[in-house]
Amino acid sequence: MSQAAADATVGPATHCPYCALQCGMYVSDGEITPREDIPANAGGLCQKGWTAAELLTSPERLTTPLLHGSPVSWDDALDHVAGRIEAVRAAHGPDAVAVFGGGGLTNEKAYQLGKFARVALRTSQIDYNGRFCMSSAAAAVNRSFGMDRGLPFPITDIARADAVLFAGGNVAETMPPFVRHLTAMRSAGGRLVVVDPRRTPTAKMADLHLQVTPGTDLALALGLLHIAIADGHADLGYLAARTTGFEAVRTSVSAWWPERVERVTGVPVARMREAVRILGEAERAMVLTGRGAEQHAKGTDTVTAFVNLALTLGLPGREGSGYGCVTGQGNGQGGREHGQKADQLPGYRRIDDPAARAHVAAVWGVDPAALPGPGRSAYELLDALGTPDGPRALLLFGSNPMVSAPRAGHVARRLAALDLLVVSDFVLSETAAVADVVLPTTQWAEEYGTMTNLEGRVLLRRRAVTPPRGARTDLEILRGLAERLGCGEKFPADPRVVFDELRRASAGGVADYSGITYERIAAETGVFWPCPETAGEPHPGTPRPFLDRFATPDGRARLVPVDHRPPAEDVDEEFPLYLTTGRVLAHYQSGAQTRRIRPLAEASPEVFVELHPDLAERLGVASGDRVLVRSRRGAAEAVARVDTSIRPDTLFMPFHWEGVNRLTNAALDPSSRMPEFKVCAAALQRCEDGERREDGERVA
Ligand SMILES: Nc1nc2c(c(=O)[nH]1)N[C@H]1C(S)=C(S)[C@@H](COP(=O)(O)OP(=O)(O)OC[C@H]3O[C@@H](n4cnc5c(=O)[nH]c(N)nc54)[C@H](O)[C@@H]3O)O[C@H]1N2
Ligand SMILES: Nc1nc2c(c(=O)[nH]1)N[C@H]1C(S)=C(S)[C@@H](COP(=O)(O)OP(=O)(O)OC[C@H]3O[C@@H](n4cnc5c(=O)[nH]c(N)nc54)[C@H](O)[C@@H]3O)O[C@H]1N2
Ligand code: SF4
Ligand SMILES: [Mo]
Repeated sequence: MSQAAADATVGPATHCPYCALQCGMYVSDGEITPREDIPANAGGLCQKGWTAAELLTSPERLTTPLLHGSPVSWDDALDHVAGRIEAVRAAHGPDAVAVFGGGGLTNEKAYQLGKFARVALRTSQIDYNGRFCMSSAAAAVNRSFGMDRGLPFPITDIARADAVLFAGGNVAETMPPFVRHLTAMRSAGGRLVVVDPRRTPTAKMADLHLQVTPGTDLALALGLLHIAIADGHADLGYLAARTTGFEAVRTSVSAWWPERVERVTGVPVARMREAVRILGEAERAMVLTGRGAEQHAKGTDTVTAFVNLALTLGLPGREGSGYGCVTGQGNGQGGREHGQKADQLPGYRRIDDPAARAHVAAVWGVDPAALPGPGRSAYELLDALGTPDGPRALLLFGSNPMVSAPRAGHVARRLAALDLLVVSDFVLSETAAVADVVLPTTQWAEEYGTMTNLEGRVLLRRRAVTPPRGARTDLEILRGLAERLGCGEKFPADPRVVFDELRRASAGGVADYSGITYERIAAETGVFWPCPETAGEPHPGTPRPFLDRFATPDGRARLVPVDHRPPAEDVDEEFPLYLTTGRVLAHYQSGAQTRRIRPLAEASPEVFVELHPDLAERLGVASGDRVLVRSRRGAAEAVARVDTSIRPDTLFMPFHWEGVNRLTNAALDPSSRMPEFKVCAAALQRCEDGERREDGERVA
């Protein structure tokens, strides 16, 4: 290997294992220090990043394959899995074997997993946890802009804006170094508007907080647009030159007059007017959404309504302005581009498009007719497991659905009904604990590969430490299985070889990576896609894809009329409270990683439910009390945390511990198939069997 090639794959300069900010960090001698050269974090890290190395050497680390809970050799484990796959397939056909991936996997892994499903298993049944994440925003911007790049601008553009409206994101806890971009914007005189049912740390930094009722952002966005048009903020020149559909949208919001919107959302008219004034008077403005606005059975339409607002104000495709979805998982952006989604092939191609199938089949060396069609979406896949028509075997890479899937009690029963559950993980997650076979894999700093951050910037994770004996990379695992299924030669385990194939497979697609190389990423601290390969001068990459035209056939953005409707499950006498869910600073996702890191477990030791003092008084509950939260689907215990920052009609629970998702509603968005994580009806009562202690620990 040449020195440049080695530098691109091995060395201390890498990226955080967790969220989509993909903060640059050095890992050296077990110590983590932030990198200054990566603009997203520029020297900052959050507590999770600082402590990430602890799991590399944790005693909870898996290094031996497990078969029904007992250690076995790699050969025995892989032989068993391949044998069971063959048997299930022989008895029930290829769709009886399913694959579930994750938005934390590198681009190389996500690509190889999609190819493994379609080529080695010949199954249509593959989807991933990104469905639970930003899929509603993806569906909305695909419809409006013809392309789904979370932020279609560098994150540093935020500092140059005069106003930002952020609906349903709490970056002060979910991406702390993101805050520096908002702070820089505000220090330069910019204003921040935050939409959240809770006065979060992010809402506290805002100039204006719109404390919506959960599940009503769509009405709010329609109301803001109504006011914006009435107050003369519509940018008619921009609308005429760069968009289609404004007239229909103008008509569709005419009935959403401010007082009606106040009744639905609980946001006072004066505050809505103030928000519109802040946005409308700004020279450069941005509308951003997070999971709070997106994780609803109407998430796609909600994001569409915010996009309509941004388009009416003339923001998208103008430097320093725009609409953006703040993507969540480490490779949440890249994970949705390379084919682990049920309806997708690499390069963000559609699996039902004949030209896309022909292109990708040629790269894979298979007959296009042999590629399966679209499969089930994530929740529908989990819901079908072990049913007469559903998959009987599941291979799972990079997700912990026992904790993170909606209606998790039901999902647990579906997983138990499988003939074969195989989990690749580096810790015994709640899902690995119920698997037939657990395959111990390497962690972020022990392997290399590319990640695409929330800006669409392709970054390089380098191998900074030597993996422990016994662990194999996911690519090695896939190769081992493919060899046993008779197609090992199609599944190289070297990430660089896989990336070169990914480049060819993506060439000409929406997410074109063909001009990106490891060396370029290393030299330029990331390259923005699309970046096609060129014969002459290298393509510079595309930090702001919509400056000249949108990615629609006519180059114009589409305004799409949408209408509000209530949550799939509204409150009633039996379940009188809205339950919403989300995150805390110290834990990541299902908590499989962060609950095993001592300083993080100590900072946030257990699940809590946040409720308003007025509600607490009515229910006879005090901070620290052990309470039971119930919904139509199940019950979960938690410690009460009484706080004025939440609406009196709403409960908030973080989902980092098992149990919370036994409550949530699996109602799905009709186009994105996103579950309604952010609102369901619930009831709360004190646990009579638990005595309260000052620190909230249970005594009984
Ligand atoms: N600490 C930490 N950071 C993370 C993660 C983590 O697990 N922990 N996960 C990463 C991932 S994958 C993701 S997707 C991102 C998510 O990042 P965020 O979107 O910032 O996270 P959430 O806490 O899920 O939701 C944000 C806010 O939505 C609010 N909310 C709830 N219901 C509604 C509603 O109906 N309307 C509105 N407007 N707001 C509502 C909640 O009160 C919450 O404050 O974070 C990433 N970063
Ligand atoms: N109630 C509620 N539920 C939610 C949400 C919510 O806001 N509310 N948010 C949803 C969202 S946005 C998301 S993204 C999901 C996330 O939820 P999950 O899909 O469960 O994600 P993680 O907890 O990150 O699970 C990743 C698992 O894979 C392992 N892992 C990490 N990296 C790798 C790797 O490279 N290879 C392999 N083989 N394994 C790896 C980890 O150890 C962990 O066990 O949760 C969703 N669930
Ligand atoms: S903000 Fe995200 S990427 Fe940055 S250190 Fe924290 S978890 Fe890691
Ligand atoms: Mo996410």
